[in-house]
Amino acid sequence: MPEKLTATIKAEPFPFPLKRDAIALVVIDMQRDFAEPGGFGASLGNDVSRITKIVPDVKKLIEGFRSAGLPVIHTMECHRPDLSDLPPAKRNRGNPTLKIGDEGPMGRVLIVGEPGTAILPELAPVDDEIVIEKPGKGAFYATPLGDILKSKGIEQLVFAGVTTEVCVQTTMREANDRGYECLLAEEATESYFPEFKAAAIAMMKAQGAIVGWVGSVDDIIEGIE
Ligand code: C5J
Repeated sequence: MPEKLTATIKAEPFPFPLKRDAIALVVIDMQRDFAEPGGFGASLGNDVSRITKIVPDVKKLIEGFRSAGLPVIHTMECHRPDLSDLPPAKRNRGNPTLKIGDEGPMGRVLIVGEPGTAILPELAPVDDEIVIEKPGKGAFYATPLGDILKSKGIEQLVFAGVTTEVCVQTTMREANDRGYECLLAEEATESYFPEFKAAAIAMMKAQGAIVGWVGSVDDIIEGIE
């Protein structure tokens, strides 16, 4: 097997060993339903302004990958209109004012094709960028993500998006267990709860990067350029 290691990216708990030809960005669930008033996140009682604040950093990271000619993959948490991929245990959880599938101000909550389910326009996929529609919190569960990464020869994943301790952390753990080296972009991820973001980051990079590395947007962009 040819050795793909080309450089390192400044990161914690130690430099990330970059394989420049085998890395992709995964942007998790930067959807209107999690970021805008009237959406699912807000209906659960969350302060969604925390999510919109990271949009410029996420955009910067996406543009860094695009100009480096590296793959950008987007995910969307969403369900089929007939709710056949939505377990009752998920639909009934949390006592939101709007349940998944209900009609809300931005269409049916977290249903494929509805306006609120869309990725924020500033971060919208371009050209042939891959969009993974996922019914779970992790992006590997019940999706073609694993096969797509294999077909592209991807071995390393940089993560951005929301929320740090739910869909981002779940996907990073799924990826880590599948053998991917994972690097989280710190300013390009957010939680509705600052203490949960801090705790998630601390547990990912603990014990010698047991789940993965954490780095800054600027250092990641500098590394891949
Ligand atoms: C949640 C997500 N928090 N994308 N989804 O329900 O983290």
